[in-house]
Amino acid sequence: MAENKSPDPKQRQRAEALAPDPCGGPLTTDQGVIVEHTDDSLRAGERGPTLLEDFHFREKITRFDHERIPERVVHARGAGAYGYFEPYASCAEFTRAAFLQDPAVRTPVFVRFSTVQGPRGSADTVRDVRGFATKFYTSEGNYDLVGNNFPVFFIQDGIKFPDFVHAVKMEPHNEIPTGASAHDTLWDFVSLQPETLHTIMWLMSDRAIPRSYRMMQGFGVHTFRFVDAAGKGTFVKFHWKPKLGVHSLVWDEAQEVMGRDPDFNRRDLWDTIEAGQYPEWELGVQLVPEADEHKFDFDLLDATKIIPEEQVPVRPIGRMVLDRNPDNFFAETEQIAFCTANVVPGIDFTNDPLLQARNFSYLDTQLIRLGGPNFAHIPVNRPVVDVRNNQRDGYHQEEIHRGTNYSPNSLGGGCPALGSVDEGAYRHLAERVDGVKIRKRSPSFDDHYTQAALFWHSMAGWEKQHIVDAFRFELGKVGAMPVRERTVEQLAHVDHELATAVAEGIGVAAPARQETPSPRPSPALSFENNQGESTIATRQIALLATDGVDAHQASVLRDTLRERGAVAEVLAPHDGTVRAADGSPLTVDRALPTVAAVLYDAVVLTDGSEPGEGSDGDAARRFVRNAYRHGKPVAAYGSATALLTRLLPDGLRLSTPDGEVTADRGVVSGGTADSPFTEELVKAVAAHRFRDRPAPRA
Ligand code: HDD
Repeated sequence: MAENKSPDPKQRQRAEALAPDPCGGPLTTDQGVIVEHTDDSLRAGERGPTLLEDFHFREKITRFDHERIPERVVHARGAGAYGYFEPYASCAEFTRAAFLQDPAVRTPVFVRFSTVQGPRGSADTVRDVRGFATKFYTSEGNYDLVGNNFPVFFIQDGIKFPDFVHAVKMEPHNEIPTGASAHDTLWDFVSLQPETLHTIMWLMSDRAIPRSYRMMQGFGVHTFRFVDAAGKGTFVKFHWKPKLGVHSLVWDEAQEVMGRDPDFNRRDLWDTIEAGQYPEWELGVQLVPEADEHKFDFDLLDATKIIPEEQVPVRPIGRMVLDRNPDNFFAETEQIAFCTANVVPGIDFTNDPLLQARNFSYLDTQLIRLGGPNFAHIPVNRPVVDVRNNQRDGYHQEEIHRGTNYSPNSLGGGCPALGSVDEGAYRHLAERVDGVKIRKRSPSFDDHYTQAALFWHSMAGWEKQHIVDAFRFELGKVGAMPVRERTVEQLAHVDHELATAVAEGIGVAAPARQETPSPRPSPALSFENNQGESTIATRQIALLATDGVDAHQASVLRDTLRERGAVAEVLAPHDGTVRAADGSPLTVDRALPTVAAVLYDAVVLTDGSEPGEGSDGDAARRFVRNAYRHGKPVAAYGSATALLTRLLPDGLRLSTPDGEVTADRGVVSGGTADSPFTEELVKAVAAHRFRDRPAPRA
């Protein structure tokens, strides 16, 4: 098997765990006994009762009955992939972590992306935080960076986590809503717990509806520590930056996608990896010397705060590529077990009370979720280095230990012996800690408004509008008026304009003007400054065609876009082929009724195509209007330009004498699908969205 020879140690190890080739022999029971018949149970006579001695029947049903395990209490729905990480240069100056030393060494990884609120079967494009958890299979053991696509969290102390999660999850009496935060209990909690506000601003922004997992930033959230070979610590915040930039859906679109393709983000990750278009992120770090711990106007230990990038720049240290889908969702993506306490020498914790709680919670939750303490034996969780210790037994023990099982021992030759730091042993940073036992937060955690305001003031106009719309949507679904009112009062401490705009939409009196913070904006927070590389690779482009299409031009355009890495598909009222005016056939990739504009990034009306008056024509016209409404590039060439002109707002009339190309706010039209037209289309698709368009016609 190819994986056996892979240079990737995780893939080599994984190959050994693959089940035997199903075509390598006949069907067997779990005991290896060959089965000759699996469609009828053993019974007393053709019409008689099933016999208890039918061990094959009993085993088959029993195994089926036990197929499910508890889903994750949060982050239940996810998708994952394997890949590798490689540093750009040695980070020895800050950390002794082996996987951050040598650019020639690739460390295997598995990454799982997830939503938080919904159960395993919920839709992908809900308004929610996304998990971004990475397991590095390093030469010094597993390191887990269990982050999110927001750099901040809702609460400051892990002891509030059960309260927060109970509030955001489906309500206990009726288990509604699935995959949504727009309900009374969450907003009740938010309105009473102002430390949530900064993260709530992120949740109401388009960051909470990513276009793709491949287009999300990731953050370690907490301040961690790097520790160098001499034992010196440096505070560090981790950032993943996607090569494709940060891009999102719009809320109206996200809601439609939930119905059209609930697996939208999962499918996108899977399909692009299968197509060899491997997603890539850069790992960056913000480093703060220990001596500067108190130089900020917030506490580095407070997970509701960012360090603005303008204050401490993000320094790129390496890149991660995901290049292999798992073979089995359950075995790998479902059974992977992350834990913030899985660290390697050179990476250490801080006293962030949220992090401290997490270090307890993850191991604990795996015990119930994966049925006992031996879950590290599951192939996806196994480190690529040997594990030697005196931990023994328990459910699902997969290893046959030999020798003694205690330390110190003489009968086992004193093995396993202890390692030294020089040999790579983990040693905790010798941080001095003094204090009285006390249930109290430091006053340095008290300011809940400045960074919420920082986020707000860093947004472009359209981003602010989307935030206001999101608040209005969410609070508009809250039944309890006092909860709406209290939330608006909280927002009034962030920004008066924001609070007033929200109040107006939800039938609440405008709040009294409060003194609000006016921090210097952080441009790095805006989508506008996170566009990534200009490419159309992996973008989904729909070419709408009907009988009468100029097949030659359409297929040249499709092929050109594909050569540039886009997923260009011909959509027509039916599958099979459409017939060109000259009788030649054009292959249809998908029938229009099976798809929708929300599943594509751009749409092109092809020359010669003429969507009729009936339902097929309606579907095509709706397709174009929706793409336009959601800010996507829309294009037409040749005779189709007239149709596009009819569908667009008056302010965007197109005139395209042969040869000329017009392109305005993502609307591209030309006389033919020649290269100037294609180049304008490519530019528009690479720009993703056009937010400042005139409203479409009704
Ligand atoms: Fe958590 C899962 C991220 C706070 C307790 N968390 C989980 C996952 C991610 C995060 C990405 C899914 C991992 C996977 O794909 O298997 N969690 C975060 C971040 C947090 C955070 C970025 C704040 C900075 N979490 C947090 C707190 C607690 C937990 C404060 C408890 C005190 N999280 C859990 C958990 C989960 C989990 C209950 C559920 C399933 C699992 O761990 O394996 O232990």
